[in-house]
Amino acid sequence: MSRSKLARVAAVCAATATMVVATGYQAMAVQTDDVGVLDNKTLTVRGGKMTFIDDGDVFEICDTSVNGESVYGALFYDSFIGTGGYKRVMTTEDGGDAGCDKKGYNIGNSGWYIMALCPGRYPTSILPDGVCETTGSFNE
Ligand SMILES: [Ca+2]
Ligand SMILES: [Ca+2]
Ligand SMILES: [Ca+2]
Repeated sequence: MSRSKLARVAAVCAATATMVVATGYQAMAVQTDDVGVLDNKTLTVRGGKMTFIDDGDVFEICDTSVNGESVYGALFYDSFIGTGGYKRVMTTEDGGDAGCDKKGYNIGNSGWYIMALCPGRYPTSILPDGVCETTGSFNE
């Protein structure tokens, strides 16, 4: 973790203390991901995996099984101001071709992001459904 990132972590912690008072829901989302501090995150589902690479904000998705279906990832974003809840802002997929696919998406400091991964179809919701996997909420 870089020095500048540590400074941001401190800022997030301070903001978190305020949010805990504001609403229990936001406090819970923050705790889920270690006060919003990003490290790399990996989701694994049937036949594939997806990793958020913090350095450069790159999403890598890998179909790991020759099973006739691709794996599909998505990024959801809630600005807490304009989006009216979590909205899908990015999708990516990988099929049976060799290697993984990579896609960049700039993760910012305002609002929160959730990464989701499904086998066979694009994620349409941040809610767990027993087939898809989702991260906790996070940001830069
Ligand atoms: Ca496959
Ligand atoms: Ca592939
Ligand atoms: Ca960023």
